[in-house]
Amino acid sequence: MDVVRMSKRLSYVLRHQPGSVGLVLDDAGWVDVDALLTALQLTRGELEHVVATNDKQRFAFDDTGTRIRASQGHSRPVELGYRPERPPDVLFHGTVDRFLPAILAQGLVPGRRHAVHLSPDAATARSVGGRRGRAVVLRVDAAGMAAAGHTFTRSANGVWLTETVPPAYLGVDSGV
Ligand code: HQG
Repeated sequence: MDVVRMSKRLSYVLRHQPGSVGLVLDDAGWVDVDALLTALQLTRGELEHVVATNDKQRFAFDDTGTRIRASQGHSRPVELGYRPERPPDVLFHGTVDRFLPAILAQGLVPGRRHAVHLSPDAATARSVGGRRGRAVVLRVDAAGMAAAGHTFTRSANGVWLTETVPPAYLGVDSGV
């Protein structure tokens, strides 16, 4: 089994198109593990290996081990149920040059995902942006946003999520 390919397949099914293999996500994004194993023709051991070795820890079993979900990144309307948390004073977002004019005018918007994804450090943001070209790292004044009433949650795999980031809280990070 190619674990990277299987991780991509799991991301597709658990974040975006569960119906492509006849599955339905519940409101919090969970699917039954046995149903997933049957749908993807995987053994439990193979699935556990993909989950355990995943570079970004994208997937999580529930406490009973009978359900699994993607920890973030959905385009389906899921309610992940993470508790709002006080964010670090500064968070980071990695993007590319060509999106900057729109981002600085409108702020960060979730696009087809259910939330804006923010990174706890500039290096992580740089690699997120680098998926699309030469990365540009934006600094987000998370303390200012929190003071103004914006809520933040942190996914099980450490990605900070918020609904939108207005332009007033954004700066281009030249320090890295
Ligand atoms: C941009 C990966 C124009 C935004 C990563 C980004 C992450 C705007 C793109 C996770 C905009 C959305 C998410 C605006 C935002 N105008 N462009 N107003 N606001 N954008 O993929 O944050 O490997 O949905 O900068 O590590 O890049 O999949 O979000 O470039 O955690 O697990 O619109 O995906 O994780 O792209 O990445 P995405 P993202 P995985």
